[in-house]
Amino acid sequence: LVTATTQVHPAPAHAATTVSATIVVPAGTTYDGKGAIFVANPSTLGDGSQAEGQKPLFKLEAGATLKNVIIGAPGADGVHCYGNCNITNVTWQDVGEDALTLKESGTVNITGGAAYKAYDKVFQINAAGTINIKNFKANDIGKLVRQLGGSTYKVVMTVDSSDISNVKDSILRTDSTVSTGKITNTRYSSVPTLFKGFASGKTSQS
Ligand code: ADA
Ligand code: CA
Ligand code: CA
Ligand code: CA
Repeated sequence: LVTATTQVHPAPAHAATTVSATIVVPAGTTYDGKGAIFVANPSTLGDGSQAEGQKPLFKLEAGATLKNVIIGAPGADGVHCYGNCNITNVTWQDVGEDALTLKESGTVNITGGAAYKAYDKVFQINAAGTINIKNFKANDIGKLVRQLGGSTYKVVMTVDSSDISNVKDSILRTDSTVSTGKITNTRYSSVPTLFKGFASGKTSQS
């Protein structure tokens, strides 16, 4: 009796692209990563620790779109948006210092994708604007959105149709009395607080 053995080859692990200098996505253009994994060169961008001052893997100028990208470890300072930006199907496998920062006023639309292992913040909002998060998954994070501590400008934060789990602090956090938070159609587990720091009447959940 001869037993044929079939060698099963696992799918080749997708080799990661190491980013040594921030990739700039020019105003109004789209960068499609086609599902590839990008990691930071720790000696040029940052090691993904909680040290401030790390550099982003991607810098989006106003009106740029980043899509179909996986950011692996180290994630350094993730993605920086200078004005409006669209982030579609972007997954952070292991968030670095943070995942994305709004650096200049605008609207950030996060659609699809996920963020994992954020020791502290996922989305850091350092200018007035809006962040809309839809069809997103987050697990093992400190906070999903944090408006820069002590800032008083207005940020509109929305989360819709998302799945948020294992949060240490809160989903949405601000120190500004004029900022607003809205969470709809979202499931959460192990979330101590949905909203932190908002003035009364500035939050809603359904
Ligand atoms: C912290 C820090 C800010 C800024 C921010 C960020 O809030 O206090 O100065 O560095 O993180 O953008 O990561
Ligand atoms: Ca920070
Ligand atoms: Ca991390
Ligand atoms: Ca940061």
